[in-house]
Amino acid sequence: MSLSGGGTSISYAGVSYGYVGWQKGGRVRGQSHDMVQLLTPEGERVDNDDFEFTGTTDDLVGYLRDMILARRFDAEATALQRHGELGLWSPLLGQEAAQVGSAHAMRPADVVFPSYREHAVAMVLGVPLANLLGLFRGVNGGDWEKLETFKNYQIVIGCQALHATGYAMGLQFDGVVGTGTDKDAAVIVYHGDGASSQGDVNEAYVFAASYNAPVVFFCQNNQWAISEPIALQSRIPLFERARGFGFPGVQVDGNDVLAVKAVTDWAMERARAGEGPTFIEAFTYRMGAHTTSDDPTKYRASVEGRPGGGATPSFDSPDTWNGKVSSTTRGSPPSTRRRSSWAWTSARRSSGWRT
Ligand SMILES: Cc1ncc(C[n+]2csc(CCOP(=O)(O)OP(=O)(O)O)c2C)c(N)n1
Ligand SMILES: [Mg+2]
Repeated sequence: MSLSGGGTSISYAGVSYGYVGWQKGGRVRGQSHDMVQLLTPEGERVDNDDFEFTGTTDDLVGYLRDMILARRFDAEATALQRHGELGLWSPLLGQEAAQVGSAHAMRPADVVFPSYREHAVAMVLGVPLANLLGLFRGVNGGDWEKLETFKNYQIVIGCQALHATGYAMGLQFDGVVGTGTDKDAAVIVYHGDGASSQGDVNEAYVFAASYNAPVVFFCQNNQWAISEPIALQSRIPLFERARGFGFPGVQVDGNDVLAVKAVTDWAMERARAGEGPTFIEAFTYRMGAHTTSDDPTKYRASVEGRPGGGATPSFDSPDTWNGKVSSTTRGSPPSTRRRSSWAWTSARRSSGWRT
């Protein structure tokens, strides 16, 4: 482990947990703005005009520990599924920093509404990991300890956004928002890039804005919704959609645990203070399969950065925002992979391929 004082290199056994380097200088290729970063690709601390990390060295060690533990647990759960002990597993590989950083922004009165991949958030908030395994083994229904803080996993994509928004509205009715005291509480809901296309999620955005609900929409943009690349989901960066709903959107490097912590702190504090919802797009990458039932080699060219195999996916930026599809799209040789998403979609349709 190296975790030096002035510059912070968050890495362990040659694996970087602080940064995955497809961004160049804090910028997703094809985007005209910088995402929020507090770490360079080399793991050195950098300043940001709007956000700063205010924690201690002990905090840094704790985040690194959490990310390592989460990755280890995830590998173990994946192996258990392969041994037939679990029916299914949804790996979090690659999303440790987004989850650990945001989870550490929670206070005891806050409430988390997860999707189905938030194992590191659960771990940080004290849900026994055996409870998570029990759900995927089919011996519990997600009725785990800490349920008052960390709600059940949801497989129905995006439905938890409505649950969370309704719960946040309830906090307002209970008078625990914007009092300026320790009893102030807020809600965070985790959903994916693909979920942002769901009607439920968009309804939640509208209700949250209309009622100024104390809810943070934490979107882990891991660039894939099973086999659908982000380029098919949105013509603009996801965070820019928030403005259309009437609340702030921020894009943060989801592989930068310090930036994620700082941005989530800010958004949760806004919510607790009664200043309304925020959308956070944590730009990251799903390094593994969607679930243990999925074979990503069927729809993207290669999968790198598995544990022990090096830290950084060498995928190109998906060129998402200028209308191109990732160079990692389905099965085509490198020289022909870059097509317009429309052309790609229609080619796929005509081949009769289904998700
Ligand atoms: C309502 C609904 N439609 C479809 C599915 C099938 N499904 C499961 S996961 C998934 C993709 C979700 O992608 P994303 O929101 O990006 O989350 P990620 O898996 O990448 O974390 C889909 C379509 C589902 N579970 N529920
Ligand atoms: Mg996704």
